[in-house]
Amino acid sequence: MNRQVRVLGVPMDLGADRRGVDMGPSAIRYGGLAEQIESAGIDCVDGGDIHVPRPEERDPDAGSPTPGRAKFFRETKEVCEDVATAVDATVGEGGFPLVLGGDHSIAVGTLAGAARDDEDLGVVWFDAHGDFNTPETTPSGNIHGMSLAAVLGRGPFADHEWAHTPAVSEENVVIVGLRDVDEGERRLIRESEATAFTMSDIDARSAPEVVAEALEIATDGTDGIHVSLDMDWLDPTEAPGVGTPVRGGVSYREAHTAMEYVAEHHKRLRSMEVVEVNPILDQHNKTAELACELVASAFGKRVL
Ligand code: 4U7
Ligand code: MN
Ligand code: MN
Ligand code: MN
Repeated sequence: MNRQVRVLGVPMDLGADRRGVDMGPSAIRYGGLAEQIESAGIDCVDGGDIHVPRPEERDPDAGSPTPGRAKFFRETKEVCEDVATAVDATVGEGGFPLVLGGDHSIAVGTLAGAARDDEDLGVVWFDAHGDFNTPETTPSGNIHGMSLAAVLGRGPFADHEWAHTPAVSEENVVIVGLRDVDEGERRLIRESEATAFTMSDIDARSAPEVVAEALEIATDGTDGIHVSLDMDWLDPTEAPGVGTPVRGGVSYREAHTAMEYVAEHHKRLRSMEVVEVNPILDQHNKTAELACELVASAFGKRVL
């Protein structure tokens, strides 16, 4: 990676039930993000935070086309439009956007911005969840569980000009680490052209092998890749401070190795986001600190 990194915080929790991920950007900065990025030999500036309204001041159903089934839709859309503008501007200036969540609904904005110039992007989505629900299948009404579907032009935001949906082509999208999928969501993932590697795939084939294949799929015929790192991808023993922890995730070492593989594709790496850090549930900020370490690994930090 040879571009200047621009950090963009999105203190967003409107897409998730549990309050706390809105404090993710602060916790990640406090966890040593700038130092870690600089230790990878990369210049970094902080672009501050995008404004996010507080859930208490809004009615989740007021601006939703599907009340109860896409909560805070209007607010999420407004925040994501701002994220898209900031990401697009950063790319336009030759910088590298690193977006800090916040809940995963912000990916709709990151990808709309990253894909706005005519580039074709592949996506590697590291997550315990598929984030492939739509307002029809969602058990929660939370948009963070619909964000990848939305990026692909399904469900919310489907006909929104600004979102450029589908922002990326499905065959270059890969989910890695899946272990918690809802009933209707399962069918949507299976019927899609996206690739999904479950934790069982990782058990059977090893994390490095699966991640290498994921990167191959995401880079195949594309101009660049976006990496979306949901910290619940890791096992909760390593990353307890996340919005929706699920047992049986990848280990500390597997996560680092995966990010080192990402770094090998540095010429193709266009943007990255780290989401779902919840400092309220964390132990001494260890999840946020780990997020910083993983970013450094993805940017090429090496032991020797
Ligand atoms: B995350 C869930 F029902 N699938 O849709 C949903 F289990 O960004 C969880 O991956 C979504 O953390 C998790 O609400 C979203 C639920
Ligand atoms: Mn997610
Ligand atoms: Mn542009
Ligand atoms: Mn998740």
